[in-house]
Amino acid sequence: MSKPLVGILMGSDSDLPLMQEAAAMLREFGIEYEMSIASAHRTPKKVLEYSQSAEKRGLKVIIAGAGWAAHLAGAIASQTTLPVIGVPINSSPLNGMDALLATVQMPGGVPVATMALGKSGAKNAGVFAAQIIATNDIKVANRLKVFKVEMERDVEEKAKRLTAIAAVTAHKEPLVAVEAGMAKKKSRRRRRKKKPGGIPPTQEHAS
Ligand code: RP5
Repeated sequence: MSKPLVGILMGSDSDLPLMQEAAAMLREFGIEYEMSIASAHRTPKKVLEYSQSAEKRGLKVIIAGAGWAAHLAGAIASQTTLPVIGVPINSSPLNGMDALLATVQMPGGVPVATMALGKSGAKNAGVFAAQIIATNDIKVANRLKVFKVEMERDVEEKAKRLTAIAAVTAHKEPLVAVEAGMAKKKSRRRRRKKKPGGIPPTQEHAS
C-alpha cells in the first residue's frame, strides 16, 4: 500500500455517511486516501497540526466536510498551500445554508473549492480531488476519461428506456389525452367552487 494522496477530514462522525461518497469515488479511481475526524471548533489544535503537516506527509489534496457554522475547510486552507475542497453538510436546522455560506464565502487569498450540498457534493469532492491528482498521474487521468464515457452511456441507456416506455404507454393510453382530461376535471371543480350556493363537490370529485 502506498502513501495516501488525499486526506478526508470531517467535523463529526455524524458526517461519515455523506463523506463516504467522496471515499467511494477515490477508491473507484484507485487513489489512496486517509480519513479522520477533526473539528475547527471542538479540536482546533488537531486541525492546525493536520493542516501544517499535510504536505510533508505527502498529501496532495484535502477534502473537508462540515455542517452548521462550517469553518473546517477554511481553517485548513489558512494553514496550507495544498488545494482544499470543501463539502458543506446539511446537518443543521437551516438545512445546510449556514454550512454552504461558511464554506464558500472565503476572503480573497484563501480559496476553498466548495462543492454542492448533500450527496452530490461529497461525490464531486472525490471526483474533483481525482482531477487534481490526474494532472500529474496518467493512470488516474485515463480512469477519469472512462468514468465520463460510462456516465454518458448510462444517461443514453436511460433515455432509450424512457423512449421505449413512452411509446408503449402512448399506444395503450395516450398521455396527452389523459393530461387534457385531468385539466378539464380541474377547471370544472374550480367553476363549481366559485358558484355561490352551488352544489358542493361530491366525495368522488373532491378526491
Ligand atoms: C459540525 O457540526 C459537524 O461537521 C457536524 O456536521 C455538525 C454536528 O456535529 P455533531 O453534533 O453531530 O457531532 O461540526
